[in-house]
Amino acid sequence: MTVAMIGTWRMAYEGLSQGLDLMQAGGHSGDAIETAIKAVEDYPFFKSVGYGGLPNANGLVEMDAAFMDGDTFATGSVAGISDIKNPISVARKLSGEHFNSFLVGQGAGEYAVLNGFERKGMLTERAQKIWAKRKREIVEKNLSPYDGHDTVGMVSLDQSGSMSVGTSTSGLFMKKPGRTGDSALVGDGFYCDSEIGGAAATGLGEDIMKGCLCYEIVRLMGTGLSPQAACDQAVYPFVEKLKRRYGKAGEFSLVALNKNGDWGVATNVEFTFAAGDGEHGAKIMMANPGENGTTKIEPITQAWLDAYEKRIKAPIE
Ligand code: SD4
Repeated sequence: MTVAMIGTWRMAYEGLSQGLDLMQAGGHSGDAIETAIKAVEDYPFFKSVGYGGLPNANGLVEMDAAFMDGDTFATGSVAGISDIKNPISVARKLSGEHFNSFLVGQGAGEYAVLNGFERKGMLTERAQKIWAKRKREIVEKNLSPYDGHDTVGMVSLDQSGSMSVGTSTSGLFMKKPGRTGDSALVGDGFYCDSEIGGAAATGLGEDIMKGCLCYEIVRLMGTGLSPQAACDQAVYPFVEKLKRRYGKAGEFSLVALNKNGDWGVATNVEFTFAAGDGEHGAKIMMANPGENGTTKIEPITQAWLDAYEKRIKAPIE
């Protein structure tokens, strides 16, 4: 059986490639998720996940993460955890607990320390500068504090047919202390059933949660839809419904992978993602909302990649 993996945003790419290699060598889908997401958490220039992630309104980096095993439905989550190097690993460890498998704040931190997870100050000088600049701009340019987000969410399929999903994020930019979104919530920010497939979300958690979108995508795949059709059908009618009944819809993007290694994506905003299989390796692609409730997917351009690289490393004035 071929191995396969999909992840949100361009930032997923390097870790996802490591995850694919690991599964090509016979490794488990859960190890692929943990390895891949740790790589994203550890890279200081991704400003929305792990080390280098942006802090909350009070200047503290509070992170959310989750892990789900698609064979057993074992699920673990942390929300509002601080000063721990790899929240995804804590979430995965928690997925081994039947009780107390979703921990928040101080309790999550205490569990992590008790179980030997590495402590680390997660606020980088760069993230602190971006935060301070953004605070000024909110006042001076009347910007919304909540613009800008990015969760890494990945789904994997290994040689034995086991599937797993994981997420990790520092959450919504300038979030209030204690705020959490969809990323740690099963069914909202992630879901996985190895007999069907898995899904992961990124975007405005407050609105993703209104549609339980990851569960819905997996449910639709379970009725026989392809991952792409399931993503389209779960996401675009829901965006319209939100606009009609709630008056607005935040930005969000979903990725899905089924048990055959086919993938799909839906988004209401420009969205990059990485996907690949054992045979072809990983690729970065660009998705946009298309015509009539469909998704337009194109290869990424070198110009886009170069501009991205420059942007994430540009000096902060
Ligand atoms: C949240 N979904 O906390 C996360 C944030 C995020 O892409 O994805 N951003 O609501």
